[in-house]
Amino acid sequence: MLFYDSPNPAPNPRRVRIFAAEKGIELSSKEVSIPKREQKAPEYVAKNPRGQTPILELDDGTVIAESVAIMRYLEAEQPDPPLFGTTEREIAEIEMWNRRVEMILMPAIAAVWVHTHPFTAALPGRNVEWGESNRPRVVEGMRFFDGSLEGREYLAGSAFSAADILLLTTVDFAKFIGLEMPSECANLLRWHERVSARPSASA
Ligand SMILES: N[C@@H](CCC(=O)N[C@@H](CS)C(=O)NCC(=O)O)C(=O)O
Repeated sequence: MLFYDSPNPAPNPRRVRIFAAEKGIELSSKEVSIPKREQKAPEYVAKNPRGQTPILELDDGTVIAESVAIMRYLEAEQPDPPLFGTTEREIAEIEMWNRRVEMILMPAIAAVWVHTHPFTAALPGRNVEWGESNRPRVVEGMRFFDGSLEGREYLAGSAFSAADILLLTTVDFAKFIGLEMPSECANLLRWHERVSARPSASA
């Protein structure tokens, strides 16, 4: 199988790299350069019509897009250590936090990135006003996660999980585009230090 990857700061491929590192899985990978727009090349779009990275191409030619779907494939292939939970409660809680990262924080950060950042200035359909209006939503989102991390080691409880990977890659990408974690978000900052110290975080 072949993993189509893009280097940092792209957050979605990084999710999969961290996930694989946590499981000790070595993925054969091929780099897709976003600055060179290789994700929009016809041969890549034939594999993923969304024209985005990452994808995982299986040996039978099946293409799995969407970072969380790839993570789930790897979890099913190699269940240990479990990163999507094993009990009904863990599975549901990790899913809940994954969805909250993707629905609360990611869209606001993506709006600032796509509509205001100099690196995306050439994209069609930019709306700077809309991008700017999302900055407070990012802060609000980070405060929500800060409050949620009160008294807990990891986002979904006492064990490191896929939810931590989603939040880590999201706040690191936010930082890359100038959206720092607010200094008063002590729980979030402590959590960030903890998960960033894991060897997988360098992926
Ligand atoms: N929901 C998708 C998002 C994929 C995505 O937005 N990928 C970014 C890289 S982090 C990308 O390919 N951006 C270039 C583009 O959209 O043209 C996932 O989780 O994999």
